[in-house]
Amino acid sequence: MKKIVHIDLNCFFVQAETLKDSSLKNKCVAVGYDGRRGVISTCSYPARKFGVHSGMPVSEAKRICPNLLVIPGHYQYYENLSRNFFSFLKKKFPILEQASIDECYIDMTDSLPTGNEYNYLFDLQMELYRVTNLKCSIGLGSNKFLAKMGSDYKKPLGLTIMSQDNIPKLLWPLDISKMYGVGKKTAPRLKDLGINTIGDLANCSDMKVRKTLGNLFDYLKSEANGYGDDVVSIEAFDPKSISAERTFSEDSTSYDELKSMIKSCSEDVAKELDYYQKDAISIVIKLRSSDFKTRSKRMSLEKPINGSDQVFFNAMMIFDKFYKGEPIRLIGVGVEKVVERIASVKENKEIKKEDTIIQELNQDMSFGGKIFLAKDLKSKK
Ligand code: TTP
Ligand code: MG
Ligand code: MG
Repeated sequence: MKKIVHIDLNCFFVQAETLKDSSLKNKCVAVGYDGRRGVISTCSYPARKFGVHSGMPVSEAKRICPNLLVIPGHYQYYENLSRNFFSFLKKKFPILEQASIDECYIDMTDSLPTGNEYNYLFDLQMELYRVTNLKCSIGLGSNKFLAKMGSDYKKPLGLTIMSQDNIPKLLWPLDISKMYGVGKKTAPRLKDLGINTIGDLANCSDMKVRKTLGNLFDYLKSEANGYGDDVVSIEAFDPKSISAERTFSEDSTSYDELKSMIKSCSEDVAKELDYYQKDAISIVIKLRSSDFKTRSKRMSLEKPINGSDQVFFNAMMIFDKFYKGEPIRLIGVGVEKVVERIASVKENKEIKKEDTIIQELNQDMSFGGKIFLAKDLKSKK
């Protein structure tokens, strides 16, 4: 039997907004367009207690929850958080299928220690929170359906094992509308036929129910009994650009401080390039000044690059030309026109070796990034 894990971020868009503004904590908050015909993308758990939910018109949500704070969404920001979260997970667990912006399935058959699954996943949940600042719920089961139902069982920071033994106790009492795969329109039709819980469906042989569900009947009934698809497909996520940015707690004009942030961003970017086995042929520096004006400058490279030293070196070339000494609030480094890495295995080994030596040398100096490969310097001229 496989060990499939489903991980889903808790009230993701609201959690993301709360990271930026901690005054939203524990309040009735929703993300959505607060205008005519605006709908709720998601809402905090306190708001859910009033009946607010995703897809609800904002006007109705405000009527049933008068204190509701409706804030506009920042999708680029959510995508960045999501990307960080899943690339961290992917490095630990390569058999990962991202199912949406905030959830994934992982095949942990070979990594979850038998008998110690709960503690292992609990530690992972804490580690994810420590590293990414994001809270998630986790479910474990022998297939995707059970894993998904497990992560939905308790929120926030839930951890539920939907083992075969647990099915009658945990899964069957749930309202049929909670069953993944039963839509908003189907649930009331099933209830009209006396199918109120998942357990009712699991034990149903009523011809009327079979007729109502059509082809889905056998499939959903077997899922309700704990059987289902257990294949996690590793999607080929193909980034077109990769970037990293840092915000200063106080605006900075210190060259050394800015340089050190560029170095740290370059390291993040290079790690992702390595992870996806890509090279970059264009590099960009982004600067946001204290008046919130954002400028970026890009440079095409003569040959594809990778590795933190090369990213840092080129980023500094642009920065030195571009920066005029203004106070900086946010700084970012990105690579664009990302292409498949073409270096042969042999070349790759050489690059790694050289990179390691440079890193060691730079670590001995007060501030890194002062030494570069001569061939790289030549190619920039
Ligand atoms: P979900 O994981 O379905 O919901 P959630 O993370 O907000 O809450 P939960 O803790 O119950 O998992 O969706 C992830 C994000 O996708 C959600 O934060 C906002 C967005 N979304 C929409 O924009 N519209 C929708 O109808 C839904 C369901 C989600
Ligand atoms: Mg979620
Ligand atoms: Mg989700």
